[in-house]
Amino acid sequence: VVIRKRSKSAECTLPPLGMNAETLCQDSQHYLFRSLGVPVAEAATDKIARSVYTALGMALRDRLVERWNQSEERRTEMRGKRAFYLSLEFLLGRSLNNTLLNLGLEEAAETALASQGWELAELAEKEADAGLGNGGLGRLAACFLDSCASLALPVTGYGIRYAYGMFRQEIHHGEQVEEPDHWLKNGYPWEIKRPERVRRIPYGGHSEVYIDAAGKNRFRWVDTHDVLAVPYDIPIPGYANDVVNTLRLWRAAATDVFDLGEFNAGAYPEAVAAKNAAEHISMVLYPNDSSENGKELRLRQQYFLASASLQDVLADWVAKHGEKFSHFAEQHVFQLNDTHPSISVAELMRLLIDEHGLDWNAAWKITSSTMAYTNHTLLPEALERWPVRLFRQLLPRVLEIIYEINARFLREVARTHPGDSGLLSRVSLIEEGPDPMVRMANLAVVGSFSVNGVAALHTELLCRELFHDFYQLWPERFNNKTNGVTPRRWLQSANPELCKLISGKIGSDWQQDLAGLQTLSPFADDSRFRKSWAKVRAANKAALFDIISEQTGVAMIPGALLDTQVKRIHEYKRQLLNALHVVHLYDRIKRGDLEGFTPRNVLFAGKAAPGYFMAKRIIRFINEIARTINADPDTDGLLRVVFLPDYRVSLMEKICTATDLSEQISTAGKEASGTGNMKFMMNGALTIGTLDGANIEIREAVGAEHFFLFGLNAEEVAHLRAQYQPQHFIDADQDLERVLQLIRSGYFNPYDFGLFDCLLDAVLSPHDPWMVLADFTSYKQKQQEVAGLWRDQDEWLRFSIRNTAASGIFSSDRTIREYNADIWHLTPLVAEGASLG
Ligand code: T68
Repeated sequence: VVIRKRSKSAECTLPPLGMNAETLCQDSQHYLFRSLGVPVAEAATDKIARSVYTALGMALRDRLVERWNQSEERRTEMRGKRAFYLSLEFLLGRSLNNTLLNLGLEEAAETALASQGWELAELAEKEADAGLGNGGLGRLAACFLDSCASLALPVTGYGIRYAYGMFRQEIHHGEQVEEPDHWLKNGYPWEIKRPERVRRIPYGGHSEVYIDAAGKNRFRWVDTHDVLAVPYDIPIPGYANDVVNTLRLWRAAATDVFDLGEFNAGAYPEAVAAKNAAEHISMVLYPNDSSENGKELRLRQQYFLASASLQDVLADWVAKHGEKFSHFAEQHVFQLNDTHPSISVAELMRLLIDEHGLDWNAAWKITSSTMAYTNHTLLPEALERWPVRLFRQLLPRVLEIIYEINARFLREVARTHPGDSGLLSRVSLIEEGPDPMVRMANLAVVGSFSVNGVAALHTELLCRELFHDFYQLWPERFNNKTNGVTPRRWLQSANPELCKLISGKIGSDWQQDLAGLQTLSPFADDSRFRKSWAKVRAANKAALFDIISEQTGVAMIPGALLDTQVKRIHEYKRQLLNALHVVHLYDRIKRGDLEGFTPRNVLFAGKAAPGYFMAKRIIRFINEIARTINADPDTDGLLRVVFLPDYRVSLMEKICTATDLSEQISTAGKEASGTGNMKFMMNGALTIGTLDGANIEIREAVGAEHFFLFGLNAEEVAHLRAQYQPQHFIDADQDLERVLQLIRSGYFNPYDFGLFDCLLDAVLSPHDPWMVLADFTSYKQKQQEVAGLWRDQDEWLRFSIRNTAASGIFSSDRTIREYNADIWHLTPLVAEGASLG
């Protein structure tokens, strides 16, 4: 059967979709009753709430699709450069509220739902978080997508459609228990499958030389076991500009549903097993946020993303320009989100040379002028290295190319730095030894025209330490891009009442350019405004306390300071320092030292990597001190401590609007940037923090007097390391000594003696890399200052308002403008603040 292609596309005669309550109501009812099959007679019971949410999502997706196609037409017309954000993680969270906000349909949706007897806020809770990321790095990718679309920049995200996202965390007897996150189980109305754009990804086999028709020596990768990559597109709407960008997520599928030979021979399980093996690639997100795990499946995932995405981009190019690549580099830029997708450097070389017939030099010119790499960590344990033997077995042709890149690069270094063998072995893409390793960061730096850190201090340390040799070779490659967060999700959507209050004072221009928040600052001195500010924050806090009480049974102290540390659990982030301070406060209560004591709620949340013993023990410790403290009547009205399970994007949306004090207390020099710190500041929290990551820039923005600074700086940490003696700090602070004794006595673990000895031993060791005890005294004193300021509510509120007012530069719009000005050089589809429609 020959299927004839129509020569001309059919004229679309459909009228544009209505953007009002009435049509939204009609369309969502159509989906509810006709597509999802909910009986019309079914009352508005909670049973069908999820279907109502899904139906509304489908109605909204229609409206997005319309704008999506228009945006794509516009991008094609403009024939401009495009950027591609390659990331193993996109931590999107929920999409309903964000879509409504960006399309300007919030009120329409509320009205439409009300007419069917539903409340928007209630339905929004039915959406599962798309938790396709671990933490900051994955959420940054999601904020960036929102900003790119809002700035009308032609940027496409490429990632993996994991069937299981970040695990769900439960707490059983104080310990973390991981449960699989089957986020797709009730369907996902925000995606569209694109089976016509499937790609084939090779693994295994071997590489061989052959002579092509022109008599040239060429390489080919043969006897491979291929896996299909099936794309699912998620629309990314810009804010009030009718632009819709794309996030394309790849799902792995078997090339043949069954191996028919085996199937016919009766080997049914073997035939199905092959299908399973292929589909494993996109089955689950690796839950390690700051250490490499070295698992083969992870390398398969990385290559799967890189190859599928690059093939996809090249296919589009060839469809338009044929096999001519002379202008390809001017038209494309690939931003690598950490080293995870950095195998793209070698894969683009392979595709250009083996599949498209370019010679090495032409291919290298294109690759090294289109790849740009963002580093997110200085921690040595997080730097990715893959065993050469694993590479050879899984990706033999890619390894050959890496070796060739390395040989040419080292030849050049040897020429410019004769006799410096130390330099050669440090910058080599291969770490020699009994089990040689491929250094992914070196591959990324050598193959990219831009290398950036994510906060000023972090970039400085990259240049001075981690990448010092490369910095000496190519100083012009290195640049800083301080992180940001999208104000649409983290302020407008999360905190609508505060936004109303702000706009009531300074108008709503700040919603187009967050720097405009600055004009709010003088109103810190307006007592009526302060009162309204306090009222909104109190309501947010009450709402969060309801959630906490429902989830954990703990009744927080109404009206008391809310002191929050939420982020991945890691020793460098020092949740333990915070917990030691909590024990100190408890000790004060028990010994009746209540002068200047300010009632406080301390909130912790965060996930530990499943294999990270110390992080899991820290969770247990927090839960045990919380249990003891909350059960002791002496603490009533003075101190409450809680560990809120299953920290995720949708929880942070509530936590950040209610928090008074944001804990950003990592050992200086260890936190690349932090982004939670920005979400808290935007919503009016004050920060207690070290001079680390973006804290430094936050403090500069709001003014040192509005920031609770404590602890050693990065230089002092490095200096103290050689002669660190924790005992000195204990000898100098009786409070600290009492805290450690109380813990050692087993007070918090009467039935499990010695349970927390490993934590004590870690902080008491002169080799403690995080130097927890070195900063205890200064932290404790700063917390006293916090308490003092809290007692002066007027002054606290002034500080709070000034924090929000100064938070404009931490909008990811600012960050993306910088990426575009310095790295990408893209032309927006429409003028800023205008709309495509
Ligand atoms: C974070 N990194 C940084 N990594 O810790 C944080 N790692 O300071 C920074 O603000 C943020 O990136 C954004 O730049 C991460 O979140 C990971 O999640 C991760 C995941 C897999 C492997 C290694």
